[in-house]
Amino acid sequence: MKRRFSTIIGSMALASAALSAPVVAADGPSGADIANDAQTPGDVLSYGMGPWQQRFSSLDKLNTTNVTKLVPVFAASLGGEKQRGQESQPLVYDGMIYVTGSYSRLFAFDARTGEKKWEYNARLPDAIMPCCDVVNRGAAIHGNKVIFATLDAHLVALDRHTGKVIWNKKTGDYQAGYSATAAPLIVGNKVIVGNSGGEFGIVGEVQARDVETGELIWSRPTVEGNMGTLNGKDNGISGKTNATWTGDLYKTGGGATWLGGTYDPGTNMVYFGTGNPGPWNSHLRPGDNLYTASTLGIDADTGVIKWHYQTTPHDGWDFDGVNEFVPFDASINGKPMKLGAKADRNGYFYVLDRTNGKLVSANKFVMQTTWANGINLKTGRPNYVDDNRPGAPGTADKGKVVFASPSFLGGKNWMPMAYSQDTGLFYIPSNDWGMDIWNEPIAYKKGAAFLGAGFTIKPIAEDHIGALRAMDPKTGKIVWEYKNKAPLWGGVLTTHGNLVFTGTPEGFLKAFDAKSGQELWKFQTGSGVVGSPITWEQDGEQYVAVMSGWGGAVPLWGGEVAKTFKEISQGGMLWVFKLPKQ
Ligand SMILES: [Ca+2]
Ligand SMILES: [Ca+2]
Repeated sequence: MKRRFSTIIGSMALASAALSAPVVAADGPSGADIANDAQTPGDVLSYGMGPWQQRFSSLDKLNTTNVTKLVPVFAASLGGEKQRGQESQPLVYDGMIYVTGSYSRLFAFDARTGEKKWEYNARLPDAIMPCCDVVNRGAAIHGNKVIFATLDAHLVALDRHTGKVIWNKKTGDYQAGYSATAAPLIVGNKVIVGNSGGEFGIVGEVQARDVETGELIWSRPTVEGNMGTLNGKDNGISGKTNATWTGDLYKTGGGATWLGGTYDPGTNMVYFGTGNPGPWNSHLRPGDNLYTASTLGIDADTGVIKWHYQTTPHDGWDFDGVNEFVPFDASINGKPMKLGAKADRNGYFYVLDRTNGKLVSANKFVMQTTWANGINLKTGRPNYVDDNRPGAPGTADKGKVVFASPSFLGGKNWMPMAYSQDTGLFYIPSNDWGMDIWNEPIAYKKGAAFLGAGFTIKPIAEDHIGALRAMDPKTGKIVWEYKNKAPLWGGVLTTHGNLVFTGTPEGFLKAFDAKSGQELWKFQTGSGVVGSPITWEQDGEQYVAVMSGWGGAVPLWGGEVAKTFKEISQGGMLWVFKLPKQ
C-alpha cells in the first residue's frame, strides 16, 4: 500500500451535539410494522424496503407509460463543506425523510417541502480509520428513535422529532481499526449491526442490542475460534479453534460484516455476509479461514450460527463476501423453495436454500472470472485457477504479480441489487474490471493496514466498466444489460410499474423498463449518484427519492480507472421526484 488509510480523511470540522435527552414514550413504528415494511408502500421504514431487502415496491402509478414525465419536487442540500460519497438510502415516515450523510451525519427533512427540521453531526475523533471513504449507508427507525452507526464505531439513537441523543454506544475500538458504515437492522426489539475494518486485522462480528437502551444482547464473531456472548455470558466459540486457521491468526482474522444483514421472519435468521480474511496475503494464513468471505445464517434470538456458506475459501484477492443475501421464494424444477441470492464480489451469483445454506446454483454475472473456472455444485467450492493466485513474497521482495478479474473492487461491491416479484429477475449493479495484484511481507500492528499486498485496477472493456444486469435466478442467464462508461456504485430499486431505477457516477438517476432494459428516463443531479433510490406514496401520489454526491471507494482506490472520472463534481443533495399534477 502506497497510501495510508488515515490520511484519506484529513481534517474535519466537528460540530457539537446534545449528549442527553429526556426519555420519550415510544411513538412510531414497532418491530412488527418494520417486519411488514414491504407491504406498506406509504412509508419506507427500513434499509432495503423490507426485512428481505428486495427493494421492490408494489406501487404502479408511476410506470413505463408515464415515467418520461417525472420531474423534481425539491432538492435538499446536506450543506456545509462535508461532501464526499453519499451512499445513503433515505427512510420515509410520518411526513419526514430521514437520511444519513457523509462524515456520520443524520438529517430530517420535511417530505413535502424539503425543509430541514434538524441535523445531527457525530463528534468524530481525528484518528478514525475508514478504509473506503467517509460514507454511511442509512439509518433505522423504531418508535421515537432513528438509529445509525458512525465512523468511530458507535451506534447512536436519536429522538426522531428533535435529533437529540437518546443513547450512544461504542461497538468497537476505532484505534484498532474498527469503524461502521452500514444501516442497522431492526428485528423485533433488537437493533442488529455489523462492523467494518477488515483491512486492519480486526475480528468481524455481529452485535444485537436492545433498541430501547442500546445494551448488548448477543454478539457473534465471524472468525472461528472467537467466543460469542448472550446476555453477558459466554455463548460458545464460533466454529472450532484452529480448524481452518493456524496459531493465533484467528485473533486478527478479518471477516468484517461491514454491509449489515437481511432478516427472514420465516426462519427467524439474520443473514450476514463476511469480508476478506486478514491479511490479504493468503500465503501467511493456510486453510479455508472460516468464516471469512462467507454468508452466515444466524439465529436472531441467540446469535448462534445455524449455517454458513463460504464463497471464496482461502481468499487471496480481497473478495469480501459481504454482499447482501436477499431472500426470495421460487419454484426450482417444479418444487417451491425458500431461497436467497447473493451477487458476490468474486463475480458469481449464488442461489442458496435459505433454511440450511445448501447451494442451489452459481453462475457468473460479470465478463470474466480469472481466479476460478466455475463453482462445483457438489462440493460448493470454486474450481480454482491456481496460477491466478498472487505469488508468495520473499523476505524482502514482492511475490509474483498476477492479473486477476474481477478486481478487488468487485464484480459487485456494496451497492445493493433489487428483486422484482413481477419479473422474477434480480437487477445487479455490476462492474467489469481487473487488477494487477501482488503480495508483500506484512506483520500485524494494531491500528495499521494489514494487507501484505499491492494492486493496480485496470479496465477490461473498451466501452464500459459499469453494467446493470438483469439476472434470472432460475436459469443463471443474463436477460438484459445496460452498460455504463463509469463504474456503477449506487443501489437499485424496482417497482410494480415495471420500472428499474439506478444512478450513475456521471450524475444521472435513470429509469429502465424492467422487462426489456430499455432506458426510459434520466435526470442530471449535479454530482455522481452512489446512493440507493426509494419510492413511496404520499397524498395519493408516487414519489421517488435518491441521494446525489460522488465518492466511495472508486476515486480512492480505482487507480487508472479513477483518473478517467476525476472531473465528476462532489455534492450532497437529496433529490425528490414525482409526476406533475394532472
Ligand atoms: Ca413500507
Ligand atoms: Ca476488504
